[in-house]
Amino acid sequence: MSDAINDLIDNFTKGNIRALARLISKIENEDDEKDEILKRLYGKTGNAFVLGITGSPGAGKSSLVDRITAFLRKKGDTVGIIAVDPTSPFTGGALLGDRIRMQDHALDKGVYIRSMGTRGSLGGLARSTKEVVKVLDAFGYRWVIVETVGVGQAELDIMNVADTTMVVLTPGAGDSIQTIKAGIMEIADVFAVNKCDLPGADRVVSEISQMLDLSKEITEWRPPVVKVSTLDDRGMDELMEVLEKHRAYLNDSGNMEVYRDEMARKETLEIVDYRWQRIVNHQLNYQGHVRDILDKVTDKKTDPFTAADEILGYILRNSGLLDNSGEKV
Ligand SMILES: Nc1nc2c(ncn2[C@@H]2O[C@H](COP(=O)(O)OP(=O)(O)OP(=O)(O)O)[C@@H](O)[C@H]2O)c(=O)[nH]1
Ligand SMILES: [Mg+2]
Repeated sequence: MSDAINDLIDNFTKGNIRALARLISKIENEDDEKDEILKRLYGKTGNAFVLGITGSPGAGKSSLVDRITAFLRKKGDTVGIIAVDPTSPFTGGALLGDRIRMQDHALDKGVYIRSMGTRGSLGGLARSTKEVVKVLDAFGYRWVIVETVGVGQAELDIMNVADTTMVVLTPGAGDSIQTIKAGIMEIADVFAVNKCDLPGADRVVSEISQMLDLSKEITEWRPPVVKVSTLDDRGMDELMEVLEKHRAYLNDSGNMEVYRDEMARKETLEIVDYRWQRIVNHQLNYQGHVRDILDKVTDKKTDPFTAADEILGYILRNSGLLDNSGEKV
């Protein structure tokens, strides 16, 4: 590891916010030393409670993050916030809108806000979001809140990092639960019906309850539905109570441990997957042989399955995992 990274990690460990910001940038930019950084930080992770917030565009997610943060700060808890916008190539500081909405916390040292957009694939964004959650966790934030628009599968995958997932609905037109993206209802641990200052909130609450009654999956935790308004903090005390209850449920039932073990296994396999892809891409870029095999497919000299066998065999032989006869060494 380079001296520069060593210094950064030292400063990070001392609680230096600029070191935190620079390490996050290195993760986002897929720096060569990214894996080394994450290795060094891993031992410090596992203490933060991760809250995921998702819902339609404009449902009031950022406003809720702001209010929840205010409530947590009153208790003295520190909060790291990641606002994920899969539609934006913009990364770095906070998005302008979020900056305005979360202005109250801008000077608060106990709060750190970071926006992430996508410059590559959505899958890449999901991965780097998980990694940044780890960094904020390692820095020592008690809570890490991840906000993302729930419009597609990749965005829902981002919510996999959360211990508690909150889905935000509103009484607004077109936001009735039938029109909500399939999959989003299933991932909710808590429903917040925001903008309850507007008419129609009760109808949304009863639609969600009906859906929960019909839900085939019977678990010990029935997602509570809380009406809130970020305009006057109506329902906020109840929402905070429900979040604490879900955390207590996860701990007491042992589900937290089961869930985090599952995450750790999944994460490891994802790294294997990702590294494997890098190996194949490297072969594609620098080694003629893999390209030659691909040419055989396009020339119709072989089929893609046989070609894939050949490519795998070639890479494994090159790595020394197989000898030339294809036997394991
Ligand atoms: N009436 C009413 N408006 C609200 C409430 N909460 C938020 N809003 C308004 O709804 C709009 C969207 O709020 P945001 O917090 O930016 O919503 P968001 O879900 O983060 O939006 P995106 O990140 O763009 O998807 C803003 O104009 C808010 O002022 C509420 O409780 N009642
Ligand atoms: Mg927002």
